[in-house]
Amino acid sequence: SSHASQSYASRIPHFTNPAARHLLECIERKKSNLAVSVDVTTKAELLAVVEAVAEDVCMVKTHIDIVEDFDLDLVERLSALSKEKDFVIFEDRKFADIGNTVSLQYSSGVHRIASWSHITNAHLVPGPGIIDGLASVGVLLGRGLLLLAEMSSKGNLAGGEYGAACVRAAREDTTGFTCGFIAMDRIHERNPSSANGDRDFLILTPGVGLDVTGDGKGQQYRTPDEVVRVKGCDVIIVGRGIYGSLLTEQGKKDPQHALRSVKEQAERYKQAGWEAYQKRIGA
Ligand code: S5P
Repeated sequence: SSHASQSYASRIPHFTNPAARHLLECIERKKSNLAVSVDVTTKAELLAVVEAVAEDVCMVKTHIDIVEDFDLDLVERLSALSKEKDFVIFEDRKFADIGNTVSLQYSSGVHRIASWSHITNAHLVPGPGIIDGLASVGVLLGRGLLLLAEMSSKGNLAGGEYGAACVRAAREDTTGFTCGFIAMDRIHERNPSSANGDRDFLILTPGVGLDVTGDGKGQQYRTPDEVVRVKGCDVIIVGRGIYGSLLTEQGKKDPQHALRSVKEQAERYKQAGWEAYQKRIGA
């Protein structure tokens, strides 16, 4: 039976993973299934966008390697905001190497991702050893992993049997470290199995926009209603649809004005995502 018809709150007990539980609790407390993807290249801009959207989101997603002036003070401030404003941090690292290498990339280097990011993600291209490598670092810290079972971009190669293999690998991860997928629908429910077939997973979905259908570079957008109500996804990930005003000529000239628009867009997507969820569960 589908977990999609159940409330976020009622699904919390089905998860053993602490980061997944934390996310579901945040969603329920804030009545927000909105994750904002903050793909900006300076520390000041990143923190300004996070502050503008913090109240309206359950999650902030980062690409920490695009920040030109990265330092550990940035992640300390991000972590403080995550506690104060009640959101989960997701570093969208898309690990894609052998287990030993990813365990080092996750724990070490300049970014020390495992030390501050509640949730991260990985491609399954290298095989299930990638999960073991990341789990060897993340489990003790209470972190969670999402597998990229599907992608939003045109012509991506993650279709068909690849997604089914991601679902199998997640079900076979008995540590519970793998707690969900990046996917375009409830992919695990389309791929039933006898072993751990009923286990609930989170579906986080990028490629969400209310105003445009693409970005001219392969991205494809669907609306929150399509993603959450029709397809049953749990969290909408929105980037440029929310912070886009900062990228325009006008936005660069008047960042304060642009940040007000960022906040307005976050409110708009939060509302759209929550309405779609309420319709889905028949509330
Ligand atoms: O399939 C994917 C997976 C991810 S995580 N498609 C995506 O777009 N993403 C990420 O979501 C992408 O890296 C970017 O950070 C965000 C989408 O940003 P937007 O500006 O197009 O909303």
